Amino acid sequence: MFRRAIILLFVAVCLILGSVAMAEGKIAPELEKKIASLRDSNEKIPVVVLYEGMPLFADVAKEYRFLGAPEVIREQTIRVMKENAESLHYWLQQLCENASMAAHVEGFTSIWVVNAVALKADAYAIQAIANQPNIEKILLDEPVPMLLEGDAELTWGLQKINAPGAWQYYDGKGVTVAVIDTGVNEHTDLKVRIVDGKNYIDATKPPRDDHSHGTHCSGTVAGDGKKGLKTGVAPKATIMAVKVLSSSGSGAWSNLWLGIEEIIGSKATVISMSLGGFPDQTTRDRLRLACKNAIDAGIIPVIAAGNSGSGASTIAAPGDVPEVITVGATDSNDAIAYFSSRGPTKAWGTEGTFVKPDVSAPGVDVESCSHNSDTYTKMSGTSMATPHVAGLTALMLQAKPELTAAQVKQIMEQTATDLGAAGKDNTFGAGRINADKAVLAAQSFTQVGRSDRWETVVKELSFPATVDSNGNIEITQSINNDLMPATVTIWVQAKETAARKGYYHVSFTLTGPNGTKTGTVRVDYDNIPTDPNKYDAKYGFNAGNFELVKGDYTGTVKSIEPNPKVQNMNITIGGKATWPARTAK
Ligand SMILES: [Ca+2]
Repeated sequence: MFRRAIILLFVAVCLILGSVAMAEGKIAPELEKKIASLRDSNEKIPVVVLYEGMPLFADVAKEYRFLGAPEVIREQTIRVMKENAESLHYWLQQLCENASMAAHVEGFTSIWVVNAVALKADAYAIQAIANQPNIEKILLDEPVPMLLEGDAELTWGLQKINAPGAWQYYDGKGVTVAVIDTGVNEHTDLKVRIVDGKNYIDATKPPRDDHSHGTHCSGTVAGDGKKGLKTGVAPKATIMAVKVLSSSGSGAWSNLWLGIEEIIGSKATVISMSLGGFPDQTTRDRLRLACKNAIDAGIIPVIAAGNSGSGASTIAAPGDVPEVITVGATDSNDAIAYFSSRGPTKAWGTEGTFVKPDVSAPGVDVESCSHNSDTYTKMSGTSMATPHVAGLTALMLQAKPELTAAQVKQIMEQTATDLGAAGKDNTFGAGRINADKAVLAAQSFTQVGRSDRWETVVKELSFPATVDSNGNIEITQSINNDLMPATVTIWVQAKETAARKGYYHVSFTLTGPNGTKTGTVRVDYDNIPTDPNKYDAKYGFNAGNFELVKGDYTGTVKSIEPNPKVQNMNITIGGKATWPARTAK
């Protein structure tokens, strides 16, 4: 017994020594400060645990392009990214569920979109988590403020951007805009067009608005004026309500990430995000990852620049993400709002800084839907400018559904009214948006669309083979399919001209992770098909379609009858395998 105790003690000392080294620098300074300031060391603090590695949606989606329809690829990609994250986060989950940790941790949410876990933990548990492998950083899960500013005046915004001009052609019908905010209330101008996302403040309740900000922003996206005042840029668009901000107007980064995740799996194609803050670089990187993953999943994030102007470099995150559409606020005279955050962004590593905002929109004294009655109220902020741009994005997507985030941004910038210094600048961006011009430009936009990014995958083949003195051929070859599973078309050709005589009538077997396939092929050089689907001068004969999954295969090819025209030769069988392209919609 005594001996066992000593061993245990020793082991424990080792673990502590080991853990100090491992945990070094993993706890963010703000979190260290917060821990040090606690009066009760058992108090649990909301934290996000960032894992090493920032998986990109686009990389995973590429593996599944054979699935064809974009929505099927998206579904599969979400599933795979979720599973990967959950298995990576599994050991931490086990640790948190351990009985000895019960008093120290609370909740466990794996967030695939940024490869992170959100939970509440006390000082002891935070230290224990920092000792886990593959963890990059543990951050304080700080509140994200909304970007609302003061109040007072009239509904001049829709006129200014000439929304009525755009309505001659488009009204946003069929497009869903997710509003990540304080929730959305059922104002008569919105009511039948609200779909409920989740409420991350109180999961037991629908995402209704207990503040006013979310309903006001939604009214600017899609209010149809039933109660007397037209407020929405896209008056027939659907609003997806995602509540991540509380009645006091703040929320946690982890909730924002979970909201983005939820939207990626939904019908929404636009995000209107009137919130932001000034987190550390690690969080900035993850915010960018979340935005990029959303964009690659076909979603266009429109984000407020922030209300920290008029100083330079005051763009809030995630409005400072280069790939998103960032919105500054103008008044009814097309002057910049004093509060509108100015560019450039803080540096993004070696990429340097970026000019922001991208465009401006009405954001001073904007009238829109009240949250607690069927009336209208005025608010100011880049928060109010953002839903004008999100609404315009909905109109543009109705005109041309395949537009990417980069293309929508390009069109908006090209059709904006340039203000301030000539060209795109760090105050107005490219200028104040023009809805009528933007939808017409979107409609006639003919550049390569999203669906054209998927090309047929071709792998060239080359196998050594021997033709014996009787004209029989035999090959055994290991093949690895390191690409995605698919129906793969294989073409074969004798590389040597001297071996292109007579016919090779062979049987084949292909054994791999999905069983054994057998068949016969006749490669007949005396009767070369003229049909290009059957014979290609470079790659030879179409040998048929093969169902391949990922993994190792062994293939054998054997003569059924000898080829008397080719004997006693070492040859090379070449050709190609083609994976199907994604069908363009
Ligand atoms: Ca300008």
